Amino acid sequence: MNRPVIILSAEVGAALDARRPVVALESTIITHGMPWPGNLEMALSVEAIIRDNGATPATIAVIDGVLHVGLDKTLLEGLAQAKDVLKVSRADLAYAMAAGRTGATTVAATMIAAHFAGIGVFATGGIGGVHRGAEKSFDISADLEELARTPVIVVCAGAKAILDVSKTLEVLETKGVPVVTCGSDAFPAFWSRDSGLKSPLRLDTARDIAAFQAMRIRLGIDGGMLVANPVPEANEIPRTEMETHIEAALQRADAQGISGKEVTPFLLGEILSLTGGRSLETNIALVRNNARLAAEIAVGQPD
Ligand code: PSU
Ligand code: MN
Repeated sequence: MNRPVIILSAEVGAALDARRPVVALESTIITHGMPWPGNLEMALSVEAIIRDNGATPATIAVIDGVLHVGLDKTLLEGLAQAKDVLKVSRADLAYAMAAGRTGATTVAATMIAAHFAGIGVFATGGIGGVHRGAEKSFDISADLEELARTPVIVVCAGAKAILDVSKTLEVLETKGVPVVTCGSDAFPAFWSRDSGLKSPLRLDTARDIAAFQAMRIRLGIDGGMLVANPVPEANEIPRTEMETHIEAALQRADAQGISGKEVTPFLLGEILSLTGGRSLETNIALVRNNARLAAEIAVGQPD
């Protein structure tokens, strides 16, 4: 096997060499989280926002067995339309690479790749977490374990209410993962600004968030940090409205016996059709908002 293991795009390679700020982006959101062509539009606009805010975007995916950190427009477009893309997390990242497959990275796998490449900040939409009914299904995303072990700051819009948000926060606390909401006392719930739960920690600026992570590193405290950035008010869908759709989506997942890694993509797809596409607009708005904050954090990181 003489494929390279990792390819940095020219733009990302140059930024890392010059120690300029870089923000990692995941690809499962592109292949399994949003439909074509909105997914490509989202991916390109998010990259543009990161550049506009003084950092270099690095979208991460496995393409034909090679771990790419930074995708050019052709690769991004190909991935956004590709069929049969694996969803790869910690368990299957190396599997996809060894088998020469194409795989989109989840939050967990993107953190591994970002850290491997020397990138400390990552923007996404929502993280995986503890699913509702996890006491029976044991369905807890590998994203939580990754946050506990890999020193990358993950900027998200909170956890979707398709999850059990309260149990998700409990597991993060147990694993010693700081959860910081930017500019609010309430922990956000993705489409909604308030999950009804208090955020464990609050900071109000990107600089303060960067300083917090720098202090953890100085103390030798392992692992990542979860930064929650509430969706802008203008794009919010209230929690009560989302709850009806979530219940319907969960019932369908149950009736169809959906399990394992299919659960999250299935629920996201159901909610998209139940909201008549409105959830997608909110989803795109919040990822853009997270990209901006992540770029500011990367720019504010001390050397
Ligand atoms: N939650 C979202 N949107 C997403 C995902 C989660 O609101 O696109 C994706 C992310 O890539 C996340 C993955 O890492 O789903 C979690 O999947 P699982 O629950 O199977 O670990
Ligand atoms: Mn799962």
